Amino acid sequence: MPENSSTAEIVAAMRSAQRIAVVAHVRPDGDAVGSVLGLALSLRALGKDVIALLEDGVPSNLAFLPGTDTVIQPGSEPLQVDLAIALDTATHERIGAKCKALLDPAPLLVNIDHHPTNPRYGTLNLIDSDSPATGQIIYNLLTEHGLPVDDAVRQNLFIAISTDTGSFQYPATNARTHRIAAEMIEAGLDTARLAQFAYHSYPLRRLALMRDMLNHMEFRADGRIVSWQLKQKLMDEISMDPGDTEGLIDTLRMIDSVVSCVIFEDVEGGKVRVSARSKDNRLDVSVICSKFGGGGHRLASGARLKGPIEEAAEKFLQALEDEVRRID
Ligand SMILES: [Mn+2]
Repeated sequence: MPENSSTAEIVAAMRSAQRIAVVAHVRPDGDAVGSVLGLALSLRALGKDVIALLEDGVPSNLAFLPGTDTVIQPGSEPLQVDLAIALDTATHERIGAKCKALLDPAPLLVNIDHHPTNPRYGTLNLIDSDSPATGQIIYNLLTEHGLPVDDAVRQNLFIAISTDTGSFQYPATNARTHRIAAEMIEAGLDTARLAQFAYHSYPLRRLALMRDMLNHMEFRADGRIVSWQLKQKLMDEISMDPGDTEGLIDTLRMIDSVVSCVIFEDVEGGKVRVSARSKDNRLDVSVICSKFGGGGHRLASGARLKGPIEEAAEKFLQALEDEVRRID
C-alpha cells in the first residue's frame, strides 16, 4: 500500500490549483457533508474556484449547514478541474459512478480519510485511522497550514466531528477531538445552536422509523445481536429522506445486552444496505462486512448485499453470530 503524503505536499497541491472539486461518498453523512463544506469554504476564502460535489446531494437533516446551497450533484456537463479531493470515502468507487466519471480526467486526486480499509487510491493520500472523523483531519490540516477558518468552516467541521463521534462518545474520540471543540468554542462557535439543529429538530418521519424499529427489532445470540429491517414499503409510506436514518442505530446500540447491532435497508437495484456496529473491541465488524464486499471501521462498518432483504439479513446475521459466539 502506498505511503501517506505529507500534509505540506497536500496543502501545496491545494494552493497551486485554481479549479478544485471536493467530493465525498454516496449517501453522505454528517462527516461527509461537513468535511466537504468545511474544506470547500476554506479554499473559496483562499480565492479558489471550488465545486462541492455530492452524488446524492445534501440530505435534508444537514441542510442547515452553511454552504449547502452551493453543493451540486453531478450532471452530464464535463468538469474541468486541476485538482479533485475525495474526503471520508473508503474506496474510490464510493464517490459515486457519476462523480467518478466526471472526476476521472482530473490530473491530480487527493484522498483524505480516516477509514483504516482505505487503500490510498489518490495521487496524494492522507489516511489517519486514529482520527474519529475526517472533519478532524481537515481541521488540523487547515489550522496547521494557516488556511482560512471562519465561523462557517467551524460549523461544518464541528458537525462532521460531532456526528462521527456520536456527540464525542465513541471510543475513537480523543483528547485532540475535545481540544478542537474547545478551540472552536473559544473562537465563538455556538455549539448549542448546532446541536439543536443536528439532534433536536427531527421530522416526525424519523419517529415513525423509530416506532417501526422498536416494534420489529429482532434479537439473536441470546440478545447480543439486535437487528432491524427497513423495508421499501415503510420508506414509501412516510416519504423518507435518506438523512432520516442518521444515528438511528444508536437506539439499538444502547441496549445493555447488545454487543452488535445491524440495520438492513432496501436500496436501489434490489440491493440491501447493511450498517453494522460493534460495542466490543474484540468484535471487528469490518471483517464481517468485508466478507460481503464492504468495509469501514472496526466498530462501525457497512456493506451492500443482494436482496431480498430477509435473505440478505439471514446471511449476514449468520456470519455475525459466528463471530459473536467466538468472543464469548
Ligand atoms: Mn467519517
